[in-house]
Amino acid sequence: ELHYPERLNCAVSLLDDTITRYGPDRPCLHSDTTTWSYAELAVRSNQLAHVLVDDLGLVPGNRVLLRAPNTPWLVAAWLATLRAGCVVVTTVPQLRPAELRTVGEIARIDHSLVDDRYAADLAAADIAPMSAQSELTERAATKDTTFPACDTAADDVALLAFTSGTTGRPKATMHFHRDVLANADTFARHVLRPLPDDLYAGSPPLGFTFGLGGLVVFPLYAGAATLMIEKPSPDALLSAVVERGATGLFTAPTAYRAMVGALPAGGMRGLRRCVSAGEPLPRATWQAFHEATGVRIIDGIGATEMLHIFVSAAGDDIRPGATGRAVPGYTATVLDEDGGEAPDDTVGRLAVRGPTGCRYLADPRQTDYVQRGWNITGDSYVRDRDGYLWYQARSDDMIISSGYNIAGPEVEQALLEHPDVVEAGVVGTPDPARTMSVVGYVVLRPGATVGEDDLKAFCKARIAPYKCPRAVVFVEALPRTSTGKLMRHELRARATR
Ligand code: 3SK
Repeated sequence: ELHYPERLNCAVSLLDDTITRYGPDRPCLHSDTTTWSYAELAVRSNQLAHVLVDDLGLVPGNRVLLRAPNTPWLVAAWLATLRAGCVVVTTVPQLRPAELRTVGEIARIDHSLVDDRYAADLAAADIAPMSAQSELTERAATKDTTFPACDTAADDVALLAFTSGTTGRPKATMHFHRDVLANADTFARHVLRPLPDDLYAGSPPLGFTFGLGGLVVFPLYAGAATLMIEKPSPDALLSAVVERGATGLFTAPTAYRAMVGALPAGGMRGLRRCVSAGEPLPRATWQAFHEATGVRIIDGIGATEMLHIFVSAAGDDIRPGATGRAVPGYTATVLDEDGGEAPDDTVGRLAVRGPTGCRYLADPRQTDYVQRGWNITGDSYVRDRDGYLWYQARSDDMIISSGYNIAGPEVEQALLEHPDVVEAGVVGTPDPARTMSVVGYVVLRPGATVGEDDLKAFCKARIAPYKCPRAVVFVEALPRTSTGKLMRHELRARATR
């Protein structure tokens, strides 16, 4: 079991304690244009914390929304917010004004810190006073370079991380200061095992806890460095390894697949740790990557509700095709229909418990996710007699595409905002490149002439591009039950035909 002191600020554990352990001058964050040492990151986050408290008047417990692509500044803003005792509200930069407004309504934001390039959508959402990076950086330059961290409790809320629900209404999950360290003391310590000389790179935004852990928390805790990639792509990841010397990658299966096809002649020497999550890793992708690079990808399943990965395996413990076993510190099981433990080798619902767990902010769906102390992730799994867990399917209607969880009803809502759309049903269809592809079935108003491309563009203006339908099919009517409920399984069957 993990024990943390009663008073704990995770920003101090991740930065000040690492500096004490490994020294201030080690490289910490790289981007295309700059490198910050640990000491520089400390100075920048301390100065920014002064701006938050002295100039903006923020007090412990205030909620601060961060909106930026993956940059060193975003990491400094994350640490400054926690150092000041405020709660970080993490968002992915792709969100559009209506989505940001929903985040604002749920999280009740006190202030937003935004990369200037992403300010327009946030201003349009009009959810709280906001400060742009340029102005914050100018103010910060005049501040004291030390900042006494707020004396937070280990179980004060540090983060609100958003996850989209099956109903389309996002949920905010609350995580404590100790939870942030718990992932580093479980998955990172026992499975990833980062070293101080490692350089990590990856694609997930820091607003997705997969990225936050892999690109910030785990490297900082280990005294390692991260290359922040603003515009991630398989090519950018390849160049991170080949040109910048990255030794560890965090990305989704689709990117590993794409990299295999584009490997440079010299291979990927130096690469030693690759983590895949966000969607199931096909065995064929694991094998192709292993053959091409010699690296055994660490598959894992995590959840925003659990903060990070809780089932995984590394090195010789890996069984290709299986997600892995419960990460030390967590217990995982498979439940049958009645909530009892399913026998080995039978399909059931994955359930997990451990040092982190689901705490939705004021949301009745809490009792769906946590039942009898188990966190029920919504995935169907089989456990073999050695405790390895084999993914079967999503238990609900979520569409998993390129590592993102997409709620069909949310996309339907966007389509339905079009004046010519009468009904919409959105499902996922198998797609070798993305795991699933979003398909929208639409009933148009009689006489309407709107086309597929018009509707795609219409959606893109309302919801993040990764959620938008890749295909729109026009139909006379949607299949419904006698009580009028959309029969998604019927649509899914049509989409796969
Ligand atoms: O989707 C996942 O598997 C995941 C992994 C790590 C952290 C968060 C999530 C949702």
